[in-house]
Amino acid sequence: MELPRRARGDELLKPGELTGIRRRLRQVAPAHDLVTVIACAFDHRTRMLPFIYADTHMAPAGVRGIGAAMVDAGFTKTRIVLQQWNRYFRPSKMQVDGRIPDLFMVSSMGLHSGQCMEMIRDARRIDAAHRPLIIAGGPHAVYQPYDLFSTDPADPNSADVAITGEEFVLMSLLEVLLAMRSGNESMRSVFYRARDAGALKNIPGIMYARGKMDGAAEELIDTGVQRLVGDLDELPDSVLGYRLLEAPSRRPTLASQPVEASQIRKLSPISSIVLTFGCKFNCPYCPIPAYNQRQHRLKSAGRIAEEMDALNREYGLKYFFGADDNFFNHKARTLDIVETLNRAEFNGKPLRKRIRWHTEVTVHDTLQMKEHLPLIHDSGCRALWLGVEDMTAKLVNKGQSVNKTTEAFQALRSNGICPMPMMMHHDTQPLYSHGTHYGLLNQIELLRRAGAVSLQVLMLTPSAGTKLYEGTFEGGQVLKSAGGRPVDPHMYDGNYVIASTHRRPWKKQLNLLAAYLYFYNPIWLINLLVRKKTKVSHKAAGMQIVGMLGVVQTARRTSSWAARLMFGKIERLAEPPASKVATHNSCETDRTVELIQLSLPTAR
Ligand code: B12
Ligand code: SF4
Repeated sequence: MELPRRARGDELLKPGELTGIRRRLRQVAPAHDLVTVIACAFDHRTRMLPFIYADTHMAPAGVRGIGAAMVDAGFTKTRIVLQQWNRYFRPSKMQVDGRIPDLFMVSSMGLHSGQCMEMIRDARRIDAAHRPLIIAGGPHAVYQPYDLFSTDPADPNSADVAITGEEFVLMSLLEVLLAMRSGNESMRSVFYRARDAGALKNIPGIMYARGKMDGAAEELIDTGVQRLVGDLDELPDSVLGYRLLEAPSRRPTLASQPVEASQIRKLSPISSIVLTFGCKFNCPYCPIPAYNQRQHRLKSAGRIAEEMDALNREYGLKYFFGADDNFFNHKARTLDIVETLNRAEFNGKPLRKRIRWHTEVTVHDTLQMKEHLPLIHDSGCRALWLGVEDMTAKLVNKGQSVNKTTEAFQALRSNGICPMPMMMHHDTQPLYSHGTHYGLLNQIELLRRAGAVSLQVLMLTPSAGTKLYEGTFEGGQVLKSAGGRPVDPHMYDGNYVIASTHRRPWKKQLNLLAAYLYFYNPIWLINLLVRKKTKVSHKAAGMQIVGMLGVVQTARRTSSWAARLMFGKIERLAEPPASKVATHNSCETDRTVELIQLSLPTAR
């Protein structure tokens, strides 16, 4: 099921609301001196194609955004720990400035939720008197917040609260809690007092449990879908988040200082950056349009240029990856951004000469932008990831076709922009088809000829928050286990065949490997090296080397699953995951929260 839509006209915060709450918190922050640790959950078993380099060389924007919001609000004692870099980190041993944190936040995607719950379990080992308030957030909390609460009295491992939204929701929760906090009361204690007083139920975008403080959840309260910030210029400065990162280490504890600014470029050479959010298409396997309440949200072109310049100056960051769903979604807005990036100069130095940027777009919109591709290249764009899915549009039709995809790829390539296709393999698609373009290898060959530089092929996998999600389970497609190995959350990454009614699902698993081997191989590498040089051929050759190393890793991780699918007994799930206890929606017309906000100092 998609996230429900808020009432029309009420999807977005009022202009200035996020700026206002940031200012109000800044006024009260000095009186509270909070210490916060924000952890990013990461399951290292997910390290394989097609994300093999980006997954650990791009400090995620989500935790950086939350960290930046804390610092911007005056809570400077904040540290961000990435499990990508600190896999032995133990929350039970964390201290910042010699103090156990007041707040422990953990961010997770669905596939990393096993690690997320382990971190929560470990944080709960801190004795109750000093235990931080545990706040879970990120995509898993957005789509499946109930999963962060245990209903098992024998193992009551739960977050105290799940935030199903963005910065504003966290700020709203903090505002309520700090207004009720007496003296040095622990944040956890004030949270439970606020809960019992009914002070939380009017903050859209959170879920918490009813029940004893450390016991299993007896029922869940869902305060509804968040209001989104529409003007992304209201977000705190992204420069702030990098300063909070914990340096990579094999220790369970935290270092006395965060990573040196001079090291950031080496550790996280690609900077993910929020430019726009939202997409006008409506693919049934994608949660993005509903998450964004069918809105297109963006930063102003000037702010984007300033942020890139600041990140470049402060940390030497040169390569940016837009966290866009479809950067070309709106032609005029896109042109405004690229024209500004083209013109921008800081201290007499043109920005476009210092930066290279990359992001995600669609084939349809690339063709709409065809005549502007030289300008887009000149503004620093060097690669675009395109959701091709199935070139014949039999899986989903978002305006792509063999001819259109080829045209878009050739146009990008001839303008010095690497086309990076993202494909989706599914039950009805054969590995190879005679005389048609339907087969997976047929399409890869077409993409290669059209100039594809890299390749992503994932198996169609149910994604929470989509129209197809529940039906895939109810239709008996989703596997529970194969050959005695249960399907764990980390296997929902599209690299494992875990949803299929194909008679021989192992074939699908091997098809994914065959596709990568067909694209990334020594013959093709030599071909690229000896062929006539073009603006991007050296990049394509480089990608071949990364891809070949990735194929080995992918085969190592997924081949035993193929064997289980081939020889083992396959068990299937009959229904989608869901909350095991009743979930109640809180009433949104309660005035309590408003009164608490008004008792804080007013905006300057
Ligand atoms: C960039 C990106 C990647 C990069 C990640 C690189 C990196 N290290 O950052 C790469 C290419 C590697 C990648 C890979 C994958 N990705 Co990806 N990716 C994205 C993308 C496009 C942008 C992420 C981003 O930076 N967003 C901007 C930040 C600011 O938003 P955010 O992370 O959501 O954080 C905000 C809120 O969630 C919240 N929040 C986040 N954490 C916390 C914590 C607390 C305590 C609180 C209070 C709030 C909070 O506040 C944040 C600020 O607003 C998103 C889609 C999107 N537009 O968000 C998908 C997305 C995150 N990816 C997704 C998926 C599924 C994957 C893959 C499994 C591939 C696939 N099958 O699609 C792999 C997994 C690889 C791996 N091993 O982890 C899904 C996750 C869905 C889910 N339910 O978990 C998303 C949401 C896309 C989608 N389908 O909707 N991805
Ligand atoms: S085009 Fe991409 S972002 Fe847009 S709805 Fe489809 S899959 Fe999602």
